[in-house]
Amino acid sequence: MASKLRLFILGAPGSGKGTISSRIVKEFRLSHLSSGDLLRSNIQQKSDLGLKVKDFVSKGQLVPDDLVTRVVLQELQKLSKSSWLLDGFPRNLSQCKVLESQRVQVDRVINLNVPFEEIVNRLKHRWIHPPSGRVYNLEFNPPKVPGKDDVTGEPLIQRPDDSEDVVTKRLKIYEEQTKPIIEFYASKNLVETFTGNTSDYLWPLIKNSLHTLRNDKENEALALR
Ligand code: G5P
Ligand code: MG
Repeated sequence: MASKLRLFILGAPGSGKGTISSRIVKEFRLSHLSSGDLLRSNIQQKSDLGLKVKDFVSKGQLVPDDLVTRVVLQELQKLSKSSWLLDGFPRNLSQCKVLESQRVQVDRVINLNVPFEEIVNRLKHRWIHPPSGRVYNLEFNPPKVPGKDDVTGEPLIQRPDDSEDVVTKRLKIYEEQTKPIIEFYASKNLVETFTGNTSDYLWPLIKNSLHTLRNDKENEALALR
């Protein structure tokens, strides 16, 4: 059996984690676990967790570690036999430490580095389909029918945390809390940073790099047989 591939994707809010993740999962047939999508779906369903996290998310603040960690670990447990891509988690050093203590495998940390001016502009034009996590942008990848999801035809919404003042707050939190974890994984030689203005420019670079990683892992597994 092929060895499992376990990837993290990091980057500022709006850097294209969701967009690139959807291309990765299609190309490499991985499961996609997005902590933000998971929280938003709990908020929409008004679950106990959703009610507890709603205000943090809409204000652009990080959700308390214990709440988000519990739900992400539960979902990872369900994927214990799969290859996966984790998006939006870990978000600070204490979340990294939890993954370390649980000995969660990580083969590569993909770090998206996109200029902040580009990000602010993108998020003004973002529309999402909450049940699936599908993301649109009125300029970059507009829906086929305005305001409707391409697959289900259901209505699209704008995220409450995409207003300009909340985006500025989220970028500040990213600088202060999330950036340090890049250094943490870099010290373990796991980070590959991709810099550019557009997802279309970054995608072929990421795809090639992950094909090499997957081939290397498969060769290693064969050598160990
Ligand atoms: P999330 O959901 O993890 P963020 O803030 O990290 O949210 P976000 O906003 O989801 O990240 P993204 O996924 O990096 O951004 O970007 P995206 O959606 O793919 O692309 C952004 C827009 O740009 C889209 O409209 C897309 O179509 C467009 N686009 C993409 N590429 C291009 C391009 O090349 N050109 C152009 N013009 N457009 C493009 O977290 C949300 C909240 O949940 C909580 C926190 O409250 C957080 O604020 N949370 C956590 N709290 C604590 N710990 C955790 N681990 C948490 N995880 C989530
Ligand atoms: Mg996202």
